Amino acid sequence: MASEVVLLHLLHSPFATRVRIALAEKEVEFESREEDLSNKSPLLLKMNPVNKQIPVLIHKGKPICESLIIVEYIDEVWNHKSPLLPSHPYLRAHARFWGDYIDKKIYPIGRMLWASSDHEEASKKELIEIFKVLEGELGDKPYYGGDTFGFVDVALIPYYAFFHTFEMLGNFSFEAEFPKLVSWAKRCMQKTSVSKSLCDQHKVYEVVLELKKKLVVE
Ligand code: GS8
Repeated sequence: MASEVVLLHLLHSPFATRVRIALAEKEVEFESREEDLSNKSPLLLKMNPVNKQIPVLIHKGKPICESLIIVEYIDEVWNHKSPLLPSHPYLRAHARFWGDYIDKKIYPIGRMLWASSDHEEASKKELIEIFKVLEGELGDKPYYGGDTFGFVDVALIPYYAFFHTFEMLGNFSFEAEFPKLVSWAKRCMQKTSVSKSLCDQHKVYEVVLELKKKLVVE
């Protein structure tokens, strides 16, 4: 492993997308190693023996795991430009709170939409409630932290690639229900760091449909 920065990841993973965005914000070059999760590489198992999940950032041979922890690490190590977390302790705590909220809510509920048909209506309702809360927190600010793109934006924007999937499975429209959130997402997409890191939303839908088929068969 000759490169100083290596990323074990997957293109459509929202967790991995966070890390690609943070690296792009800091203009850090990295060696990309895409994993096949049905046949995890010995390197992934060695670098993340506890969770055995992507993303893993390997910096100078040492692994850092868990996407938001990786984003904080990147922000601290490459602190010469584009700060992601605010400098005030209260605002840092506030940003971490929202990062944690996004982690605890979106993926687990979104996953219920495609993993189980039993609670489809309840999952859909809950997902809409979560996005309502997130739109409320954004308010009229351009970005979650205020005037500049930051930590909470990095945590949430990868899910923009899932909006189409959520709409198809949940039978609602983001544009109609959450216009501020859609404008925010489009604003974020104007940044190259974001647009080049996000997976195509139709590709995400294809992957989710495949997963749904498999889960129904099993
Ligand atoms: C979640 C990573 C994750 O779920 C983070 O990094 O923030 N809390 C972690 N990774 C998935 C792929 S994304 O769907 C993964 O690696 N799954 C493989 C497995 O669990 O075996």
